[in-house]
Amino acid sequence: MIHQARQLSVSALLLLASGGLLAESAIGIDNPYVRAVPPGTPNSAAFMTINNRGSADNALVGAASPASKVVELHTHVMEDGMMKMRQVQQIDLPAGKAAVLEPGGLHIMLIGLKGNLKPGEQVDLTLKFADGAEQKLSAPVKSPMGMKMR
Ligand SMILES: [Cu+2]
Repeated sequence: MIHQARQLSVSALLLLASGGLLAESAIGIDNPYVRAVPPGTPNSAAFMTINNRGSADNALVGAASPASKVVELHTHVMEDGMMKMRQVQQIDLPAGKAAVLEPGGLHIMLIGLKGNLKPGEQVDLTLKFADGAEQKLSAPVKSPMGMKMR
């Protein structure tokens, strides 16, 4: 179920993008942050609330960041009584709804960090959406106070 056809429309969307036909995104990002991690930690994650203020369904289909070698979309699932991370191909953004990316749930996984992530630093992220739009943002690094360390 996770491996849905996702590449089908990519070339068509790229054509649209190169033609400058893309409309302004109706996507809003609230409270983005990246979890601070101790030096030497290989991975971290980004969290935020993504609002789809438009009238059409959309989805987050990918993300990129210069902070890590690989960026994946993840969720947590309960398996054998334990919470485990799973890669997902997209995070649905129904029209008029918000998707909450938070610890213990959906997140943008930063795999293979290229440097330390200290509180106060900023991490650049590029979010890619099913409608072909991309949104760049800068998320502050925050320490996991009040969050469970895993
Ligand atoms: Cu993850």
